[in-house]
Amino acid sequence: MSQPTPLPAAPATPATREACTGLAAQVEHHLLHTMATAPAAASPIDLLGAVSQAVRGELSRRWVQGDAADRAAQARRVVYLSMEFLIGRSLGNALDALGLGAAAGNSVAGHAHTLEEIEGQERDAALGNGGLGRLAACFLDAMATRGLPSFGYGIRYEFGMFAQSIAGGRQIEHPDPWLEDGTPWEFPRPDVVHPVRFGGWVEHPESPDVPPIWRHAGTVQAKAYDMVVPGYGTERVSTLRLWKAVAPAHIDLHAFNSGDYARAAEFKNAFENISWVLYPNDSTPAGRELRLKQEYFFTSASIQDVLARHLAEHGRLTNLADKVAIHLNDTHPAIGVAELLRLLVDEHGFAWTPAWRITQRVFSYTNHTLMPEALETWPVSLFQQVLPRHLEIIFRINHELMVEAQAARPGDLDFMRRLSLIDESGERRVRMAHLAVAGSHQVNGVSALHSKLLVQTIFADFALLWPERFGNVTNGVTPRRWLAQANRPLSALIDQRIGTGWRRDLAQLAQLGPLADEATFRAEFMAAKQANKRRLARLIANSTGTAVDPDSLFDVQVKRFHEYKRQLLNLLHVVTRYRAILAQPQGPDGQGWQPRTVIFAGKAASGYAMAKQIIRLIHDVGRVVNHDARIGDRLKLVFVPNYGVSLAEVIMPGADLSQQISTAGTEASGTGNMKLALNGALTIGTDDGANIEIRQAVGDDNIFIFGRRASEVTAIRAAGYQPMRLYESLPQLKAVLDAIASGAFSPDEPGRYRGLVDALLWGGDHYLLLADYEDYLATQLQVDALYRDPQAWARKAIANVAAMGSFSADRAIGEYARRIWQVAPGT
Ligand code: 26W
Repeated sequence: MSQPTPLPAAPATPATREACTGLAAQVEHHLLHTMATAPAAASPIDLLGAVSQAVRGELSRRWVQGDAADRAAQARRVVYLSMEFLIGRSLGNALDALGLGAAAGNSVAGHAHTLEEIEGQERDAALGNGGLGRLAACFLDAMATRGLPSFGYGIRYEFGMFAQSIAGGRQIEHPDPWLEDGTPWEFPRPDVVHPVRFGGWVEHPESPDVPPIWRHAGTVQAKAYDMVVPGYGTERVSTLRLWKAVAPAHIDLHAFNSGDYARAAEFKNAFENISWVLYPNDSTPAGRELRLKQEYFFTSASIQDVLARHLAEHGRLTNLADKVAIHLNDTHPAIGVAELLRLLVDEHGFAWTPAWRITQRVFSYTNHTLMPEALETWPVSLFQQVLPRHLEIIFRINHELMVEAQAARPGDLDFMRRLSLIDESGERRVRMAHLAVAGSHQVNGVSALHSKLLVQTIFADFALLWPERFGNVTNGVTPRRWLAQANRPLSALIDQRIGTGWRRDLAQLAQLGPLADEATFRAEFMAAKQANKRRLARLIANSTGTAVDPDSLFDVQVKRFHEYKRQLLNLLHVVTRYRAILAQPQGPDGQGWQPRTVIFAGKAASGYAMAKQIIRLIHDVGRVVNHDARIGDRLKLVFVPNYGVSLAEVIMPGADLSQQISTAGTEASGTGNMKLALNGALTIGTDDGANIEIRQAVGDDNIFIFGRRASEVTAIRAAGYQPMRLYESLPQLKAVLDAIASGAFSPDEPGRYRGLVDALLWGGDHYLLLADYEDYLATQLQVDALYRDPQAWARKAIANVAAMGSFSADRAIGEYARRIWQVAPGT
């Protein structure tokens, strides 16, 4: 990872005293004129609306100003295409960026409310599944803060990530109608509309000079809705443009004239369902026609928008690659490669070769997962039906790729087969990752290990062909949301000691390092942690009904539920500990047991049966452990429902221990690991993803790394891993698995978890839980021992915060800007 470059000092913003006093007046104005409420009787919802409107006004001004400046400068722009943006709430972030937090606090205090209460009324914009979507949101924040002329493009889903509740220990999914009551954060742009076409066939005119004609079967309109992304300490903003699918106007007209409203509504729905709902799946591709349509819909609209803006500014497309960098956030928008080619060749008169050269110069691509089952492929037959012209283009790209492969390794048919954009091993399928690699000038993974594994595994053949194309940009998170806003107690302490500049230059946190030696600082640091733990304990009590002790060690694993993330390994430790407390109440070494609260949160994809079983087992174990009087306060196990951005903002600051325990080689990077360490949690983790770089940054003494490394995992599997042997040789493990399998935690249905245990013992334990179990337990005992020495713990927690400078999204975006997009940040 290259060194972070400090950002230029924050320029003065118009958040002057004048603007601050102005805010209160504006809030009163909006209560009366926008919310239509008597200010004296304003409810928290009214206040949320009025404060948001006041902020919206200032954001509009900044947007207009920045847009005009970029047009005048004919700036080179970054376009970030992402199927997901997991934004969360906007008000607190905007107030901080505008420097209006204090003014807003005063203003709502005048109505006998606190700002925290008002901000808490806002719904999360949950237009994403997990890591990839949240990364996109952090990156937009960083692009705005670094002043990059930039656009995020995505889908304005009517329904975001499902809400999760728990009934009888089981996950229940509920729709998320986040737009139901409107949102103050979007700016509809009724004049920005692009047609997106589907289906039909392709005609090939006789003359080679006339491009093919796509006789499409249907058109849907993409309507733009903008969200303004404020930069911190700068007047620059970024734009998030989200597309809504709308049936073409003639459909409405037809319904009106024919009077057959039901049929017309059906027809209309067939178009508009494209932007209805986020696919809540981040483990296996849905493989559905609607998903492919969503991908093409937003990608096509976005690229048309880019071309329209470019033409308005430059009058020609030949210099497109000099002025635009388009980034593919995973393969979901990879169809953009074929779409840009189609637009250039079929609609703008380009010959193939120059069009292809432009395309490759414009696109870059980030891969976010190595898991083979998560890689997107589409049946050729479906492509033929939905995007016939694009399929032809893909075949042509593939033809040229095959020629290049032949030249590189004459006669090596396996090489060609492996590289091909078309998987011919069964039903022919289009490999979207291969399309993304072929169409991009740069491809990156999201941590050093992940990027290395990419070129050794799924992209090994491409790396032979084009070694210079592959690189790494380790992920980062925005310090504004994840420290400044989420953790006010710690932020205030840091401000007091090193000033406020870390918000824009996270490397400044290194100045906290020496303060670990200062007893007062340690005490203040741990007092901040304690305040955050009390807040988290209140949230746990309210959402689960379980009282937890804020003096216990808060042990946290929060993330999507996946077998590779090994929440089940965590749970095996909990059950082991439960049994050990009963067997040896005086503690493993006679010094008693360090009280612990184990906290889980996360959603399982609706069709992922095993992940759902694990959620249920957590609840079943929790019911037993939490009600066992013999255990008392020494162990509590809770599952906080409905994990999302806003919940994370309360959980991260309250954690002592961060569990990052994926099988080595499976977690591409992780970003929760960064957020937790930034908030002073110590990591217990495997040698995986960005854990490795966190370890390098904080030092081996300030992190608990355990388990098999990625190379060992491969070797163990290759040698024929036998989990049964471990079961037979480790009595504790055997007892724990037997207890679970025989219904000790599910007496009403003793066989409930038989299948889950069988998958470990007989199903091959693909993620090597059993292989890492012993080391994990031993490491957990080291955690206990350290926690019993509060001064030593505090030193290490402080060392973690101090070392997190390079895990800022600003550093990551700086690297993308320089190495991949070739745009100068801050210009
Ligand atoms: C089509 C099904 C599907 C949908 C989404 C497959 C895979 C995905 C995402 C790529 C999954 C994802 O969110 N990956 C996570 O990306 C984060 C940001 O880079 C990383 O920190 C996580 O390690 C990675 O799992």
